[in-house]
Amino acid sequence: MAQHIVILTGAGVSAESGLGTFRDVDGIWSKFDPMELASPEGFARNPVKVLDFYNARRRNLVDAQPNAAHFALAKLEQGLAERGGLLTLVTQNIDDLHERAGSANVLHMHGELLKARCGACSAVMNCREDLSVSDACPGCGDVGALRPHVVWFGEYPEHLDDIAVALADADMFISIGTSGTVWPAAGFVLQARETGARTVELNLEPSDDGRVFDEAHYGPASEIVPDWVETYLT
Ligand code: BJW
Repeated sequence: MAQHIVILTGAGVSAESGLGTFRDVDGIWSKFDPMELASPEGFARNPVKVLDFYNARRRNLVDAQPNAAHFALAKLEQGLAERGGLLTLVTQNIDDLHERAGSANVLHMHGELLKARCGACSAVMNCREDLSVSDACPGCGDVGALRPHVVWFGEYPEHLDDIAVALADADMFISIGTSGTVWPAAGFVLQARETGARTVELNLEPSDDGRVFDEAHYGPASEIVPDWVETYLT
């Protein structure tokens, strides 16, 4: 049995919780321009529009619930720990559904929707309510500098050093519910392969990297993730 499993999750793992994916036919980027809503330049041009976009998604997240895939990954973390192993869960998702399902060791590489960050003093704070351009930072008092604590295009993802260490140590790498379009996350499977990890894809359909994986299972995450975890732990 593998000792250290690194898992990368994407929007597909939360799709059945009612949170939209980005690049599927009816995904978020089919309705909205990512460069307007998920770039520092877009925020500088129209902060009200960007804050409204994230305010709506935050309200949706507060009402959402983890699904069977999130719970299965929490069970896998516990099952591995009981066997002396380790699970590092890297997520591109800004939702907190892994944590609400019970996962403890989660690295949010694209940030967290339920946090805000001050563009003036860099303070990060919990944020469950709408953000407005008239809000003052509770740390430095600057008005209008608060933004969602998320990683936009052109910005440096979070936790990359910890992720690199985990990938170098991984016996197995599992990619779940991600199209493998966005870098540097898209390159993790290759990094893991280089150090000899077995690679597994669990997705609705083959991702851009589909052929690179040693093993693949396709279907809704709420079905294939619990099935895979059950098989692995028995
Ligand atoms: C299901 C399912 C179900 C559906 N069950 N599965 C040219 C070449 C290479 C790179 C670049 C380039 N030009 C620019 C770049 C860099 C850029 C990039 O990668 N762009 C590409 C689009 C080309 N990357 C960046 O800018 C990143 N920063 C960076 O590179 O810094 C410099 C650096 C360099 C080197 C090393 C380190 C740093 C930052 C990227 C930030 C991404 N931000 C977003 C928005 C975050 C906030 C928010 O949520 O609003 O992150 S964009 C969006 O995409 C979001 C996601 O986390 C991310 C990934 O999407 P994901 O999760 O894969 O979703 P989808 O929709 O694409 O796929 C869903 C999948 O689920 C599909 O496969 C479905 O089939 C499946 N599915 N239902 C199972 N029920």
